[in-house]
Amino acid sequence: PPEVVTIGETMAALRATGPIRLGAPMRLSVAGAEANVAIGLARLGHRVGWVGRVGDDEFGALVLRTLRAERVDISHARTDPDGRPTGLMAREDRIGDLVQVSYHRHGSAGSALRAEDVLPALTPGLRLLHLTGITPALSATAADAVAAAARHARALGATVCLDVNHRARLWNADRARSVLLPLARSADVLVASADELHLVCDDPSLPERDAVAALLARGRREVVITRGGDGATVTTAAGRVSVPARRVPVVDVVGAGDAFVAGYLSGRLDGLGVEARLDRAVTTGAFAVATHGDWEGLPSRADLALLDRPAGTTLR
Ligand code: KDG
Repeated sequence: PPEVVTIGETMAALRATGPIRLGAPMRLSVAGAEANVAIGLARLGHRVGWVGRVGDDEFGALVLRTLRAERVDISHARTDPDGRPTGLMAREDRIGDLVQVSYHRHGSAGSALRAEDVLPALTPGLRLLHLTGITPALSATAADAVAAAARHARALGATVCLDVNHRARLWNADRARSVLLPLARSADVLVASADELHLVCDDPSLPERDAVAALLARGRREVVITRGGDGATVTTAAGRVSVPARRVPVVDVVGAGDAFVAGYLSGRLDGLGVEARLDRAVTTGAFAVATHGDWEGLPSRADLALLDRPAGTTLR
């Protein structure tokens, strides 16, 4: 069975190279923060499972085929029994690197996720459960499923990681806070950008350092603050470690956070110290931003060393 399980909605993803309303050409792939992390971990050689629902349709078949091809365990993925469709996400590249996303996931198969779908996937031997703040935004049953999974994983002795991943198009900050605050209490590893901290901190007005200290005082073991192109900071009981991002030509920043998390969790599973985990995390994040797609460019273990080669290297 997998050593890591992640739960969420994986959608069909349409990427348009211009305005959709003008009929811009589109490329079809799949996307979903948790699936991106699962693929990132699988490419690094970890045994990882994804749990969620897809529709009984061609997009659902694409999602499952993609995950299977990436060696993500889908034995607990479900096809929605009530005819709900696979969710869809469309992104348009507008001016420069500005990206606009629209969701077509209301009433989707993924949003009908329930606790009964996920609990059987969490079995003894599980080391890590990875959750994001996107799944509980999808529906009340999905929020219950995530909360139940966190409790169950803890009871099994697994580490629970929560990436806040606030999606303002899915819910407003007040609703997000009312669900994410209790969920964050059951996470050992909390990942957030600095501007998401107020969603998971009892006192939303605290400045970053105090908010992180309060989260650690209340039982979080690691708080990871991501800063995009400025790198990341991890705070544990032992102190605070920051790393800069790796400098690469930026072609697509969507999925970079998930790639970062995959690298960080991979290092954690390998028993690396905080600095080495962060080093792997900024490396996987750099692969994501330097390549098109949410997950397509993520590295294998052998690829990790490629970024240390001098610029312009041709490997032959
Ligand atoms: O983190 C990248 C995600 O934003 C993308 O894959 C889609 O999960 C997604 C979402 O809900 O935005």
